[in-house]
Amino acid sequence: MDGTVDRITDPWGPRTPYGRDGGWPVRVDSCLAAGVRPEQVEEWVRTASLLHSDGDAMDIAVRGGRMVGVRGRAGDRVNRGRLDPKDLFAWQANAAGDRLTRPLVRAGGRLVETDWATAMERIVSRCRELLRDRGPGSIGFYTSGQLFLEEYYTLAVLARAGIGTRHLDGNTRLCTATAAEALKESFGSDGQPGSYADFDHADVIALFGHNIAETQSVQWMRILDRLEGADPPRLLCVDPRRTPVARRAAVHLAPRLGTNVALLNALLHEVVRTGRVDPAYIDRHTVGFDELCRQVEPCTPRWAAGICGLPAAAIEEAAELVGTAERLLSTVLQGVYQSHQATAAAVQVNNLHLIRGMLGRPGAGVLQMNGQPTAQNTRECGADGDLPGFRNWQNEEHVADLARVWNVAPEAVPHDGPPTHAMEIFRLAGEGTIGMLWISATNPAVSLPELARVRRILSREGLFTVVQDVFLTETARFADVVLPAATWGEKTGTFTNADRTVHLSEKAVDPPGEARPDLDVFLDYARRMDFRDKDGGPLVPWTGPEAAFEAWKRCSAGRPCDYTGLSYAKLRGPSGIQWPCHEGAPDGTERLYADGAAWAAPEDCETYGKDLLTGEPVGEERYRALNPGGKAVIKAAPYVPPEERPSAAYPFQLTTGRTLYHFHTRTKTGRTPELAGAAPDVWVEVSDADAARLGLGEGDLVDVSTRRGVLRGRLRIAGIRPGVLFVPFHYGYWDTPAGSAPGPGAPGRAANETTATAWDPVSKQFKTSAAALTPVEDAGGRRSPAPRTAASASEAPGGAGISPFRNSGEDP
Ligand SMILES: Nc1nc2c(c(=O)[nH]1)N[C@H]1C(S)=C(S)[C@@H](COP(=O)(O)OP(=O)(O)OC[C@H]3O[C@@H](n4cnc5c(=O)[nH]c(N)nc54)[C@H](O)[C@@H]3O)O[C@H]1N2
Ligand SMILES: Nc1nc2c(c(=O)[nH]1)N[C@H]1C(S)=C(S)[C@@H](COP(=O)(O)OP(=O)(O)OC[C@H]3O[C@@H](n4cnc5c(=O)[nH]c(N)nc54)[C@H](O)[C@@H]3O)O[C@H]1N2
Ligand SMILES: [Mo]
Repeated sequence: MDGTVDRITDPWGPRTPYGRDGGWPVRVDSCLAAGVRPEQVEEWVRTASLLHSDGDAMDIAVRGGRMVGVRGRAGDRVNRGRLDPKDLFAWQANAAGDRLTRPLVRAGGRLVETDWATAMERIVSRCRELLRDRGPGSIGFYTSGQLFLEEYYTLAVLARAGIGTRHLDGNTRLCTATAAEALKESFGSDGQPGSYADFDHADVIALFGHNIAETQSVQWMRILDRLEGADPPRLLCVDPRRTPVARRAAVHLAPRLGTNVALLNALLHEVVRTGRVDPAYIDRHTVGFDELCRQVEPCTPRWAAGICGLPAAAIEEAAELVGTAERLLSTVLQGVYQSHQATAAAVQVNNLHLIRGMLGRPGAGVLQMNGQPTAQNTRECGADGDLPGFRNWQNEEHVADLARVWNVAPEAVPHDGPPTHAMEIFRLAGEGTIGMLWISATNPAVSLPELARVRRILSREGLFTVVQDVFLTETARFADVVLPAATWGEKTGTFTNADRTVHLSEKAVDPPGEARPDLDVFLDYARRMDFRDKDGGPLVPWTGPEAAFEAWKRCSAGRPCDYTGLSYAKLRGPSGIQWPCHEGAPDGTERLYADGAAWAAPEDCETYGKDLLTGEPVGEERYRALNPGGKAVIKAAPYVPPEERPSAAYPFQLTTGRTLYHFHTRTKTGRTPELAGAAPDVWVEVSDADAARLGLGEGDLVDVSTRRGVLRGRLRIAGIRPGVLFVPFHYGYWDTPAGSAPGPGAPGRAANETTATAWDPVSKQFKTSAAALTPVEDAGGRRSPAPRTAASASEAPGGAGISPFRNSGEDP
């Protein structure tokens, strides 16, 4: 690769400082294949990044019908030309030698190549049989946060109105279901209130369980540029690890895992106690403030200090920071979402903004972040646990309206209960209720918790599994039919990032072999199944991406995610555009809720809400009584300790997450030499205090075991709260010598061998377990494969790092 800067050792690249309220300067990052000069590029094809939720706009360089590089787009509002290391290098994986190029079907226990017609007919005949014998509830779909809007919408129509099943959800369930749930609870509907432009204006930025430096690294470049400019923001970082965010924070709180609600309640307590609230805003735009005051009244910093394992003074300092901010921007991600009290915690961040009136103004906003590049589209198109267009399944008028759009009878849209969530879909597949499971663009045999259980389910006799992927993944190996997909750069469609910015991604090169766009696969299936509307016309009449987009626009009309003002032609302009975009807002909408919640009225809202403790639906009647005027809802919640707490046998708290250099199960980044080389294998992060206590050193081989299973990796002594372990979850088995998971009882390397199938009652997400750490005899003396940059940087005793955890309070 070319490059004047080594973006593996310097992932964020050079600074372009700017002052508060200034415009973020342009910096165009690019990477071309070795030997290719810019003037040799024949065509630059428009797209955006598909390796995180930032939506970084870029162009693919094409020469001789092949991808030869990428370049950031200077005019885009999201990145102003910048790209992160994954964006710069991972396009090479499209050309990996082991792409799936032909459909596979199981014959005599083995997967063998076949043609599309044979593979599709196998699926169709199994569907027909199941529909006839067992009804629509025997068919389930598990999709992704990485397909395109057009693909999700098509899948939602065919699964909900074609098959008539409630069992359709995305891996967004493991990802940012909590973002959606928290926004629905507070504002009545999904839809990101804030904008990335708020980074330019905020004086305090609070990051809750969000390692933005590694997971949305282009927005971290933006924060770094502001930190170097005039009137820099002050950062609050809440993370048990000393992430790059923590290193630059004015206040870093490293709480015990799973205690976010206690901490947030203490912050709210302090804000209320010190009178740093906006009474006019509360009065005009919210309900529920009195109840919140009652709830947080006993939650003093001293009280939270004991629970979170933090000094009370540090909590007070954090409260001072968020309480005195003139323009507060908060971001929330997996350290909050993947937790037993995920939604309750995320909602308390919304509450902080509601009671301080910090919404809808430049710099004052909440970003309940997404993780996957197209998670927003899974949600809005109804390919997850909601109806398309953020319609309310409990509202007969919303269902009738959707039925009108699809030209079907309202009864044809299943709404006799909530759409089935992914964890439940897997449970039903395991117990036999679901007889066919169609998995698209996700790799649950590595990414779901408790992998031994997942493998048991996927290999159950009688479960017919379809896997639609780019590679023969760990999951595809369990399939009855494998469908080879075209991916990013090989197909056309749109997707929407975490701040509602819609980008068009166009086909740059042909897919390998017979691989097909996911949209074509779904359309082919709908045709073969002969799904009809109520007048006998085809249920899915469109035949390509642009027509699918036009159909979706009609479905989104008049809803919060209104796309009617967008078109492919408009999206070929200089920048992506934020929804809602319609006649009244032809250039899109920067921020939501400048004038209070707009979609919370009982007639409009996407949900009537759930009980934050039990997940029980609130119901229409109670919602009407609580919020007749459709204001934002301040919803209080008490702290509840995590179920699995450390014990003598499992003394550590284990958490899992990401590194800068890999994306999820590494199907693309693991096939990219620069990225694979930067982080080749799994590691285990431990504090220097724990390592010293156990007599362990950097690079030692260790087993991490929980009640579910064991993983083995090398130790990295890192900046992490004592008592806590961190393991990246990227490492499955496709590139191990055996190529497959270990036998029962043997140690694996996937983090999810050890995690638990427990979930937040509202959003159904997971993260923490209790774990033991034991050394394993080996030749020794090897180094940890953990990167030396970012959160995983070494803090071995005697090293340069200083432990911030000395003042983290005593564990009782
Ligand atoms: N490089 C890279 N970027 C990505 C991805 C990727 O795989 N690689 N994936 C994308 C996706 S899908 C997602 S969802 C996002 C995720 O983005 P992030 O949420 O930023 O990433 P994670 O590493 O999962 O978790 C963030 C932090 O949560 C902390 N944490 C763990 N437990 C707790 C807790 O109890 N409380 C608090 N406050 N913090 C805790 C961890 O120490 C960790 O540093 O990243 C997106 N971007
Ligand atoms: N322990 C632990 N587990 C976690 C997490 C964690 O933090 N800790 N995070 C969770 C989160 S937030 C997420 S988002 C999930 C991610 O988990 P997964 O979604 O399972 O991980 P990916 O590797 O992104 O899987 C995407 C699959 O889609 C394929 N693919 C890529 N492009 C295309 C395409 O265009 N078409 C098709 N058909 N296939 C395509 C890829 O090859 C890959 O196999 O993991 C979750 N699991
Ligand atoms: Mo995610």
